[in-house]
Amino acid sequence: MTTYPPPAADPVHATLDQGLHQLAALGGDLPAHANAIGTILWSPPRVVIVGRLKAGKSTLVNALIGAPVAETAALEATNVVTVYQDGAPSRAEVVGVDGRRHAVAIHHHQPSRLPVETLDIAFVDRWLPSSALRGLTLIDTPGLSTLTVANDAATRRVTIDGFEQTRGASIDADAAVFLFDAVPRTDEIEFLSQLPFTPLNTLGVLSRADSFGEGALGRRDPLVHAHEHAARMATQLSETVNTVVPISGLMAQTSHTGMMTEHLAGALARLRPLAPLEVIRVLDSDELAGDEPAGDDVLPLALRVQLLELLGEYGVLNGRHVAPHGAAALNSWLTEHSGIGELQRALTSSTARFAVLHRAHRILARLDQLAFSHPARERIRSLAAQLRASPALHLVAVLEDYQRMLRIDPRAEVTEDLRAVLLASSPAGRVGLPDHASTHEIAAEAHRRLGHAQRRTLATSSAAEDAALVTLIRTYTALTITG
Ligand SMILES: Nc1nc2c(ncn2[C@@H]2O[C@H](COP(=O)(O)OP(=O)(O)O)[C@@H](O)[C@H]2O)c(=O)[nH]1
Ligand SMILES: [Mg+2]
Repeated sequence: MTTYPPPAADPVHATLDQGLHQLAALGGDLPAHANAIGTILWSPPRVVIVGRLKAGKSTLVNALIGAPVAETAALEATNVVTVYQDGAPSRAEVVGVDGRRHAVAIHHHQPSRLPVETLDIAFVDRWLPSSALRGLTLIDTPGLSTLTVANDAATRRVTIDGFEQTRGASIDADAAVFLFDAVPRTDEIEFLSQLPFTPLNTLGVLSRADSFGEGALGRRDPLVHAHEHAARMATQLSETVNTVVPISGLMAQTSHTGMMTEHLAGALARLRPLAPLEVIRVLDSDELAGDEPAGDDVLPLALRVQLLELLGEYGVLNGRHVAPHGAAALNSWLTEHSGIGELQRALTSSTARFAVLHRAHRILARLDQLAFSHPARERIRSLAAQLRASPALHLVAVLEDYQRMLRIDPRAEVTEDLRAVLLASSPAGRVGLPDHASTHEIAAEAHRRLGHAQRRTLATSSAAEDAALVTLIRTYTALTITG
């Protein structure tokens, strides 16, 4: 992951920074508030990873960070939201539901005991030096488990399965990565619709691509099959996610955390002469059962277990042909086939772009909140209004209107128009024209749209639509001015 436009060069950042300075200048306790809100501005956008228990969230987080830090099955006991951010030294703090912070010592090769009972933990803040985290903060969540449990189990579900925790973590996030295998269930889609995101900042991930369909021994290559399926799901889920990327988090984790060694590659190479079914038999063989061929004759049990854990059946079966070329070659093969590159591209391009806008929205929302409760409410309110009206923050205002309209009427014409403005990569795109359209054509189309939007203000059906039309009128007015 790369870093975003250097803050100083980014007009959204500069305008908000200036606004916070104005807030601080109002005196009293406002400098402290400005500082607190400023930490949002100076931190990377936050991406929350959501999905059912065992969907592969923590595995993917490890792959993205490039270090095996997130809990995996072995440490599943700690069912807590964890916020991973760049920082040194490597350390953690447990934040209790009472708001108190407790430092946790980090031991390598040994899970650290948390100083607070899981039920009393709001989340864990985890810092580690990682260039991958410089651009995005990642939030791992415990996951949504069976949401269809009976009513009397509701409390259990909330506390044990992380439903409520995940929701809480999402409030402070700017984008979501939604992991599912095969087909997401209705309750998962419903849960996503309750989060404060739009399809623009929700990235779908078809996880466990290496075991998709009939799996490693099936008639079709599971990765190819998963690609096709992901494309279908992207269309089907277009009201929830902006795209669906298939991924083998396991293969990505192994290749990105330095777990592949020459010793393991050498061990894997020894499976090369065997037929696929024999390989599986060797992997599954258990000495006590006296299976033929005895696994131990080919590879000691510890190595077999390790290979299977690090590569999965698909990785073992297909990676064994690459293994004779060495660990580096095998690592490249894993990276390439894992799908992690495509996922990183989707994250840094589109998802992160909208996450940056969403972070600006969160800052404005904090100002609104402050205006609500602070004695200087009038001046804070006018500052927020001034910021929303500034050209640099125009797209943030468009995003806020789009979010409101999505909830009220996702299929309305204004909702579509706002979406087009947000997605456009050029002034022409904002009025639905191809990028190469001339300034004259853009102005003419903007003029036409302006008239249409003005007529629509006469018969709106909600306050949200009123506000959205005002924003669209501003957008089109700016585009009618040529040269
Ligand atoms: N075959 C395969 N297994 C995976 C993949 N991702 C995760 N797993 C395994 O699935 C189990 C649960 O993964 P984990 O990341 O802890 O899921 P979480 O509950 O969503 O955080 C672990 O045993 C992982 O090794 C994958 O892409 N392929
Ligand atoms: Mg997990």
